[in-house]
Amino acid sequence: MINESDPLISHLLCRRDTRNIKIESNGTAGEYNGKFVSGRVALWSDSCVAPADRIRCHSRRSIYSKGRWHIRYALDQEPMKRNPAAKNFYDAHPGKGDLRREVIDGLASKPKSIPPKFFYDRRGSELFDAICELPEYYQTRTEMEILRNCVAELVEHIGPDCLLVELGSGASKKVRLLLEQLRPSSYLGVDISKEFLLHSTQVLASDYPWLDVHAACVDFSHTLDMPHCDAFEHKVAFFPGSSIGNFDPNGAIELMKRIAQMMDMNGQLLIGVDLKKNVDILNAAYNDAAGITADFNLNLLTRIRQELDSDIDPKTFEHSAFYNEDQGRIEMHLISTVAQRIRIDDHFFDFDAGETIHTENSYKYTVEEFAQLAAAVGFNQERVWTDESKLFSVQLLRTV
Ligand code: AVI
Repeated sequence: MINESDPLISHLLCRRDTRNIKIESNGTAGEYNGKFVSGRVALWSDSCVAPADRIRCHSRRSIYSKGRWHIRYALDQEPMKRNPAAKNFYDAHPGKGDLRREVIDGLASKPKSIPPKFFYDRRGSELFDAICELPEYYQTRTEMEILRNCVAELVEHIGPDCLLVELGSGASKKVRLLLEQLRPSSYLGVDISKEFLLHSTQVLASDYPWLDVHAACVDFSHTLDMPHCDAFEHKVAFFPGSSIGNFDPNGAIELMKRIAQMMDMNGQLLIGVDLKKNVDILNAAYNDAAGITADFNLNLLTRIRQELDSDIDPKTFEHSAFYNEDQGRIEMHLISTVAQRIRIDDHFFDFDAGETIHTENSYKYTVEEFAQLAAAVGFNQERVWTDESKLFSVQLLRTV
């Protein structure tokens, strides 16, 4: 008989996944070669035999011999590389059709625009990573400093064993500042850039073998319906980098509603929000001396040329970024340096010299303005952390 009060067995039972773990009804728990092994528990590859914090990297084989199950262990030479693509990957990657449709609609509208989510192909994600390292781009290092300083307090507010859902997870760098202390049981990285997402969640899974890592390639500006989430009660959304600023206030409210729904209106949202500040600091952050932000902006046209049937020439456009004080936002544009007609499939778009494509807004808020926005969705500001110069904020919101 299975003794369910046996700590090992109860641990296995509560983690049981019929695909991974098979419980035999006879045999006894024992030890083999100094590691846990059970005569009544047969394990398929990639299942767990120890509490999460005791797991070591090894390969296992279950063998049936002389009426008993045995498990053969071998320590892996290299850390185990789990493959989220095979096991935990949910793919709702927007196809080329979305790019084509949204670019054609955007160029047909007046003024011309293209949504910023299309910046993030592989090259765009790499360029964005490079932006985050720039001396002028204060946001990333300031947010990381705030996270480092607040993580102990954060643990008190959140507690262990949550499902941590990171929206726009990109290189999954910031979440590393939280994982060791916060100890979520599961992590779900959500991003629109598929290759980047797969790579970074694979690296995360091998660096944190105790963490159950999932990945979802989703355009969360449209939907946050993800099958992984239903099974978890304690959900915390993590939305760093002030990406909320890339939505206009109504769009931000809609997105936060989707986040609240994903958490069944019962959870917390840890969000990075860039603050209003001296205009020169803002303008410099989006017009860096090395020209990386310009490359990032222009790469959108390179992507259109590569992925769609188009004659658009990025060399005939220039980067422009400035703070629009009335709207409280940085605007990024691509300016056509010449009068020209460009083609996408059998659609034609005429540009005057100096005419722009509006590619991004990046809204900046005061702490009070963001509290109002959050309240419109039913979120309370549970705690707000800022850096000393009040450049950036990390806010813990709770559904009320
Ligand atoms: C991703 N997002 C918050 C960045 C921002 O600052 O709005 C994107 C970016 N655009 C230019 N530089 C960085």
